[in-house]
Order: sequence, then structure tokens, then C-alpha cells
Amino acid sequence: MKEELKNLVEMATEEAKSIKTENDYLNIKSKYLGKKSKLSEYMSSLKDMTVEDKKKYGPLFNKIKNDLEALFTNYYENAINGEEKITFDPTIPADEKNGSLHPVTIVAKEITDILKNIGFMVLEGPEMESDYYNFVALNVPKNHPARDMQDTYWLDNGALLRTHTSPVQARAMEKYGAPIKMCVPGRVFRNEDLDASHENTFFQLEGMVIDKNISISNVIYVMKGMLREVFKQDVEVRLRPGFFPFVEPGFELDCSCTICNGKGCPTCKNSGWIELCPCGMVHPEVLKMSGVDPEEYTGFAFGLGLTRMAMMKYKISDIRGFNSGDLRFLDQFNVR
Ligand code: FA5
Repeated sequence: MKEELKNLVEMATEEAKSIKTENDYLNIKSKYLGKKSKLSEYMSSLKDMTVEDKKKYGPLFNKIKNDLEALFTNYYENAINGEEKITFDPTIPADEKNGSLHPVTIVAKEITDILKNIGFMVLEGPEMESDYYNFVALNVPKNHPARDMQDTYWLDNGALLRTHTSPVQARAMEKYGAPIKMCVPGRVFRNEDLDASHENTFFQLEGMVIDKNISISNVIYVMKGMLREVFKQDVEVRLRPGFFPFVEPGFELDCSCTICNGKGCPTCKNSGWIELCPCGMVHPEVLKMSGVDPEEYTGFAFGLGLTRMAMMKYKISDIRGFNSGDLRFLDQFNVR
């Protein structure tokens, strides 16, 4: 028996040297100390031994058990302490490279700061919106063909994911009345086929001013000033007639594509222009539905494509990078 025990300890000691991982540790423990191990077998044979042998082997078995356990644990701890351990030290200064603002957040902040400086309130609205605010209150009743202009994600509860930030026009007029100057940066959703300039989840920034004697020259002045501030230079823009049921007259404001400098590329679909910020004079029906008297007040509104604005500002040729979560994309905008 003594010889057998000696061999057992030698084998276990040799094998313990190969412990590298937690799995190795657990396996060797089970093999030499577990219920089905040789040592366990010896220990259960104690009951059939003479009193004299019990006295001799009982303490020996226990000693071997404890020694092997300590040996395995020792090899395991040495193995893991040798590896690089991840420690959390809250006193280490933050790594300057870690974390940055998303480019859309940067542009949204720049624009809302500009608008705040000239007296705009910054509001927000729900992303899950009702048919009423997304369409009806904007002069788009049920079955109106203009509903097809924006492919809508309908929800099981009859609500929808807002297709634009314009619903907040009605919400703001109902809440604050007129006069009002407000802007709304926010996420919008459209059931669109994706390409270099179309996402199904993107950001817009709504702007609206309602007051006495507001005219088209006011909207053009605000738009041009805003774009100049964001781009930090005069950008080439063009205004052309555009149809939106909630404005009359309505305009499309396009900006010369900064990816190809207006020469034509896949981002602008070879047109040299990017549709950036439709705008117009708020339709009298919209004012009326939200409780503002169109005889007394007029107003303008615009719906800036914020994600596209970030594309143009940072010369990002494909919109799909924004939602990719790819850190190599986001690292380019290490701005706080
Ligand atoms: C609207 O959403 C109107 N609510 C804008 C408006 C507001 C008009 C107030 C008049 C008065 P439109 O569908 O064109 O309009 O979208 C506005 C801008 O959002 C576009 O010019 C474009 O810059 C951006 N945009 C539209 N669809 C997408 C898309 N799929 N991916 C990325 N940007 C988009």
C-alpha cells in the first residue's frame, strides 16, 4: 500500500506541473481527489481495516489529500498570476483616445447652439408617434397620396415610428401657441432601401418660426446663416420649388456635393447636389389645426437632414457608416 501511495503522489506531482488554466486545475483535482479517484477508494477501504491500520493509514490518507490539494492550488495560482491580469484602478486618468461624440451629435449641437443664440427653443418629441401628429396635423389626411412620399414603419398598436421631425411643429404650437421659435433635433425612421445617401434610421433637425410678418426672406436668411456657420465657409446652395402638404410655398434646398465638389459621384447620384433642407411657409391649415390664427400669424419651417449635413461637413461618402457602430469610422471624429 505504501508503495502504491508513493507512486500516486509522484504521478500527481509530475502532472501538477502542467496546470495552466482553470480547466486543467479542475480536471487534475477531480482525477486525484475526486469521488472516483484512487485516493478516495483507499479512504473508503478504511472501514474494513483493523484498528491498528486505521490509525496508521487514516492520518496518512488525510495528509496526502491536503498536500495534493495545496500543490494543485499552488501551481494554478502561479499559472494565473503569471498572466497579465486585468485590474480596475479608478485613479488611472482616462485614456484620451477612448470615446468621442458621434458626428451627428457634433453637428446637432453646433446647429442648436447657433439657433439658440438667435432665440430658438430646443424641443424634442416622441419617436413613436401617432398618425395624427405625423400626418393629419400636417395637412396629410388619411388616404392622401402624399403619405406615400415617406415609407412608414407602422406598429402593431396603430402608432408609427415618426418619418420626420415635423410632428413636433404641431405639438409645439399646441403647447406654446404663437409667437414661437423652436428647433427639434431627432431620430426618424423610414422603410427605405439603403444606398450611399439613404438610411432607414437617420436624423433630422426641424426648425419653425411663427410670428407676425414672417416671410420667405426670413427663412432664406436663417438657412444661409446656419449653413455658413456649420461649414465655416460659404457653401453653394440652390433653392428650387418643392412640394410638401404642410408648407405653401415649399422649397427644396440642395447643397453642392462636398464629396465630389459638385462634379458628380455615387453619393450624389452623379447630380452634383445633395438634398439637404426642405423648407417653406407653414400652411395656413396647419396653423389653424394647431390653434394658431393664420390671419394674424405666418411662419416658416424647415426640415434639415442632419445625417446628410454631417456627411457633407466631414466628407463622408456613404451614410451607412453612421449606424455601423464601427469604431474605425467613429474614431475619425475624436471631438468632445
Ligand atoms: C421631410 O421630411 C419634411 N418633413 C421636411 C420639411 C420640414 C419640409 C418643414 C418643409 C417644412 P424630406 O422627406 O425631403 O422632408 O426629408 C428632409 C431631409 O431629410 C432630406 O432633404 C434629406 O436631407 C433627409 N433625408 C430624407 N430621407 C433620408 C434618408 N432615407 N436617409 C438620410 N437622409 C434622408
